[in-house]
Amino acid sequence: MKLVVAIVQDQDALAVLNALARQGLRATKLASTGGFLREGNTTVLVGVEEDAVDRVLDILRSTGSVRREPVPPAEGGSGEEARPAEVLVGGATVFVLDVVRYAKF
Ligand code: 2BA
Repeated sequence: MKLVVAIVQDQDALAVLNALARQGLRATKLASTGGFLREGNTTVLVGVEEDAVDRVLDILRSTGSVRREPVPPAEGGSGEEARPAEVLVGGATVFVLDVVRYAKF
């Protein structure tokens, strides 16, 4: 079994969850915050058998939008010179992890 951890933009989260549900895939949505922009994003956890991982990746690939986002000033001001004025955010940042054990009681 695999655990797909996907970080998506809040505005894409509903479409991702709907597409997963349509394919009978179970998911958990977590509210998260990006470490760089310090803005809200959504982390989606999807536990699936190995043969379904590509279906999950296809959904994430097709539902994520990319947008340009201004970078706010750094708290404390340090490293300000190195920060870009804006960055591209989205569609999905994805990690696929091996699940050592899965149980549901
Ligand atoms: P944030 O950390 O808020 O990053 C937002 C966007 O800022 C990133 O978009 C990237 O374009 C840019 N960025 C991030 N760190 C940067 C840096 N040190 N220097 C210059 N630009 C930087 P995405 O790559 O699409 O990432 C979207 C969100 O996915 C991230 O929000 C973070 O929450 C998560 N993420 C991305 N890569 C990750 C990783 N390796 N580990 C954990 N979370 C990650």
